[in-house]
Amino acid sequence: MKTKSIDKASVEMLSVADEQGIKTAWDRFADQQPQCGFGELGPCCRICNMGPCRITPFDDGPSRGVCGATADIIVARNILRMIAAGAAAHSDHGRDVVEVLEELSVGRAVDYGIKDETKLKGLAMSFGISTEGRSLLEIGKELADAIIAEFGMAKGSIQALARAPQKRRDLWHRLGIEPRGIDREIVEAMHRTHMGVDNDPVNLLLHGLRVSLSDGWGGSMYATQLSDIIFGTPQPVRGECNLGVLREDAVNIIIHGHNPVLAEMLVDAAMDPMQQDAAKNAGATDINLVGMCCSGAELLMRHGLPYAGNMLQAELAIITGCVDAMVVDYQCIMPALSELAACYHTKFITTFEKAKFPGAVHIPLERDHARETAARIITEAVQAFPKRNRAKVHIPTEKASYMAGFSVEAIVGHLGGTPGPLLEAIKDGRIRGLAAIVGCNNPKVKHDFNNVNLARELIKNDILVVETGCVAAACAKAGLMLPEAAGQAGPGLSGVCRALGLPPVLHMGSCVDNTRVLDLAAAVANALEVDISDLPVAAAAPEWYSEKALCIGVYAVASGIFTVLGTVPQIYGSKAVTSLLTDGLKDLVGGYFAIETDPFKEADLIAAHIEAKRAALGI
Ligand code: SF4
Ligand code: MSK
Repeated sequence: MKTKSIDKASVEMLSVADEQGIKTAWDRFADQQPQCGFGELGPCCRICNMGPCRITPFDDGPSRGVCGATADIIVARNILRMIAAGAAAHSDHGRDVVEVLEELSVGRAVDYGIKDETKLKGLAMSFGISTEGRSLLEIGKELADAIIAEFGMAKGSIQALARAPQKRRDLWHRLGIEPRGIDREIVEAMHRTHMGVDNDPVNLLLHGLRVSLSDGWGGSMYATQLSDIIFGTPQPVRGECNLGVLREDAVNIIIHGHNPVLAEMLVDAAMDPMQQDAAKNAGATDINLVGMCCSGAELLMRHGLPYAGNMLQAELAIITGCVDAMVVDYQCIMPALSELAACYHTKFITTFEKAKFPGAVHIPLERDHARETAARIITEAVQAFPKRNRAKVHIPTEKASYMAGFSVEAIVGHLGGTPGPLLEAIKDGRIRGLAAIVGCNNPKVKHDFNNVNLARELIKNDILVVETGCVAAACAKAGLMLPEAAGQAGPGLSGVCRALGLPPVLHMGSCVDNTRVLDLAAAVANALEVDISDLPVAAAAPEWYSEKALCIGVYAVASGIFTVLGTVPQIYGSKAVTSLLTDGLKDLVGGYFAIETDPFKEADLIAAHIEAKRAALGI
């Protein structure tokens, strides 16, 4: 089991799974070996019904599909479709949040409100919406309408691009990759990849950059901004994480997925004294609402709610036998979970029409009655509690403390209200640069190994690390997200962290919140009057699996950030695509990819990149 994860709680639960004869993602991954070589290299196409077709990289098979597509065309089309799917997922999440703002502004969705007035007014003003003498709801309505229009906008480019440095925007304009509308770029990606449309690999990939920008500076940006407006901009907060946060004496409810629009209602409903009394009547001491994956990250960022673990721990949580309900919204929720829940007393509850699972209890989130929906869900969990098979309960004791809540505003607040101290530390070399580590878990990699080791190596090199999503969970479990972890950093970074009370690895939120990293990079670039690509900044996705993570990597690169992928994308079957992504993009947009599966070598690549950028800036 120790070969599967570095996390003690996960190793313990994998043994329990084994004893109970339960298969997990790790076993199913083993069952898939050897994985299809054509799929791994990428030149496999099933876009039309003349296929499926596959191209061998050697001279012992067909070199073209039935339509004549080469490996370069097939790989480029496949990658573009992956980017489009990632952008669609993030942006549709964003749209759900925008719709809440629109509905609450017209007196519907009454259980929601506006928590960050300053951010609402600031965003509205960036759209040219007047705020003088107007109510928050009037402003909110006009802002929501303006953002909704940007999803399908026919002309111009999306407003949030204005957050990027002018040099970067000029470059996007020159290259013709400014997104014209979020949905539009995704639709066009699907059109271009239909048989017989765009057959130029470079042209296809350039559109990939455009689609990704519509996510990073569009759909995801609006998801983050509007979540802050409605639920509050995160501020530093402490909490506990890992499977040890589950409790034998409490009704345990896990919220898993991505969108805070349901999760926030559950927080509210779980605190209701009537629900707490119901839990006591059922024999529990109280209700223990716990987050997982990115819905969990949203809750820990804003409330310091206990966090059960990252994506690959979802099955392990159910196997503890003490999860009374696993409530899901969407994205990164393995289909295996509903069947697994049925082996226990666990209620597996789906809440969005667009994300149903056979065997689940479906309680749709009705935004006009959101609090009521949340109450129904809590009741289901409370009713499940007495049905627990106590003989089967096994909760690991492992849990760690963390500090999260580092929105850009919180970081600046921690610095005394100005980014000056951070800039000074970068300029004088106490902090060599910034690295964003993002993305997922993937059973191709020992769980959390790459994520944690890359962070450790970077902070040793005096590189300040910022993180989101499942990587952040890995580092929180490893104790790196505490000011006390400053001792693990190099002398420069540890001095800064000690002086400011900052952890050397900062939690910036969920996967859509990588936009906070874009905002931070843009703020530093603007302060230094350079482009993002000039900064001593890099990114990495050491254990990525999802199309969303790929899209994040692409928008980081398109924004000028060197990005290391720690699991191999399905591109090696095309020399043209591989060469463009890992080299050619450097001349076009300043950012480019490296592919490196060893976290220690990843750290070397990032440190070398950061030093080269410092030298070029003369700092
Ligand atoms: Fe084969 Fe071309 Fe159809 Fe792809 S689009 S399945 S390569 S015929
Ligand atoms: S949940 S996209 S596994 S980070 Fe955002 Fe985690 Fe990756 Fe999903």
